[in-house]
Amino acid sequence: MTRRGRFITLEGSEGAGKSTNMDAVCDHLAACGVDYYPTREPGGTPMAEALRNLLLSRWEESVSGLSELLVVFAARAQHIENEIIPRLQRGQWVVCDRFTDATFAYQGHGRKVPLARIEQLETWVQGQLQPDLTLYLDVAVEVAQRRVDAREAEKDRLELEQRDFFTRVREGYLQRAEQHKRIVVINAGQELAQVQEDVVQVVSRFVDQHHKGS
Ligand code: T5A
Repeated sequence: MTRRGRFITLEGSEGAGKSTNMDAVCDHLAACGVDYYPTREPGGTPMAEALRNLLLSRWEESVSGLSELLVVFAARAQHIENEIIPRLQRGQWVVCDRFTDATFAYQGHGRKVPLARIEQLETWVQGQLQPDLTLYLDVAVEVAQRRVDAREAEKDRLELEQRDFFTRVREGYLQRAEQHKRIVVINAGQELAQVQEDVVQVVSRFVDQHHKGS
């Protein structure tokens, strides 16, 4: 696949501030004159959004980690083929709220699905596609949970998980960050203004390196 655009992802647990900081990333790209497309996972196409609803709905039966894994990758296959790759090939940048690092963190570490299975699906569904830059918003589990609890919206199925699940998710993300240079860890426990400043600094450096030649 020849692609000219860049692929940026945001990651973090519930309440880490991905949605809030996604806006800061997009505003900065716009100010730099980068043609970008904001999207999210699971989701990003009509069918993938329907799969997202399936994943996050509460069910009267238990949902296995393997079922979650397959739903997430079904949605991802749709998103990659119909949106991400065509846009990158046209030279557009894609900014995605969560991608496969979330699968390793939630289904791998959270649900304890063997990481080798996730790697197999990753290769099958994504081929060579990987983010060029990932901002991982890291925050203590208790802080993130306080933020989620303060919202009025009803909790989805995953937000109802217990603290040890989110502790494993965070450990999974931190392990990924140690293994992959593209992942930059941002301290998301700071004041929002400082988090946004840190985020913009990283994105700004990346734009300087990649925009002129893209
Ligand atoms: N999932 C996803 C999987 O299990 N496997 C996968 O492969 C993928 C891709 C998706 C769910 O799907 C799961 C993970 C998730 O459970 P989602 O909507 O992407 O759901 O993720 P959520 O984490 O649920 O999104 P949230 O909206 O809950 O969290 P955000 O976006 O991280 O947080 P945000 O920006 O909405 O902020 C939360 C609150 O905190 C405040 C904000 O104002 C807001 O009120 N806040 C701060 N307050 C103080 N200081 C700061 N620094 C703050 N930053 C934000």
